Amino acid sequence: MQASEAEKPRIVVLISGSGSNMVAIAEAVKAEVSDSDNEAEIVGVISNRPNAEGLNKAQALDLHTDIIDHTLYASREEFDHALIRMIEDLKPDLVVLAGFMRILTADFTRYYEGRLLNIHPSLLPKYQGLNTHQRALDAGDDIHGVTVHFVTEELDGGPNAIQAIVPILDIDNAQELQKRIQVQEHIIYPIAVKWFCEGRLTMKGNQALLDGKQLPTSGIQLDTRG
Ligand code: NHR
Ligand code: GAR
Repeated sequence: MQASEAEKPRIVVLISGSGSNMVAIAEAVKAEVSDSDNEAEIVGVISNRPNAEGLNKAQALDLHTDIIDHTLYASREEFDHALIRMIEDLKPDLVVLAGFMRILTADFTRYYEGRLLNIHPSLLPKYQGLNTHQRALDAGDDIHGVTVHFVTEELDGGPNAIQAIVPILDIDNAQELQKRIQVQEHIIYPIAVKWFCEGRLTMKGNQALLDGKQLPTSGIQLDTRG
């Protein structure tokens, strides 16, 4: 049975940069329309940077776009409240951070708790914050990766849904590592979004659940080592 128009899960994607994860999700969502009971819809792509390359990509995909320039707001609270208003106009079921680079206030994360996902380029809880590839290299790690997690007030601290493990090679540098990580991002983020839209992936009391069962702290792990 096809879900009716009215029941289609509505997704809003927040970006700041190139938008490649947004594109991966948009393509996956489009591919599902033909063959799934639980099709979803990206109802808007919002950037805090007026010149984000991802805005052009969203327009090329015929997606609705909005810009909210954080530099025009006096405080994080004011920016976040305006951002909530802009998102609410789109009546989302899910809000996806895809390379969104502004730390969000507790007002925002509480408002969207349980329906706010982020992708972070490390094996969380390792390497929260910025510059993760270089930090993994500097530490001499032999694995690195990327995590899709529910967003809570604690930066990069919400429960993990899925993570992909990527080997660090002897000859690696941050740029090469990032490229290999991004290949995995474009696989695992659409999966997490699909599970959410199907009602399979949920958050309850700071735990991520899949089909009602508590996930391990790491989330579902995809190990890409040979
Ligand atoms: N907000 C909360 N409350 N919790 C999270 O888990 C969040 C979040 C906001 C963004 C994405 C993120 C990441 O995956 C994210 C997760 C930006 C910064 C940052 O320091 C940190 C983490 C993340 C994104 N931003 C600077 C700031 O002052 C600005 C940096 C810039 O503009 O380049 O907001 O790691
Ligand atoms: C992604 O690699 C994502 O993991 C990272 O930014 C990139 C955005 O790429 N996120 C962070 O670093 C969060 N601090 P995209 O705009 O092409 O999707």
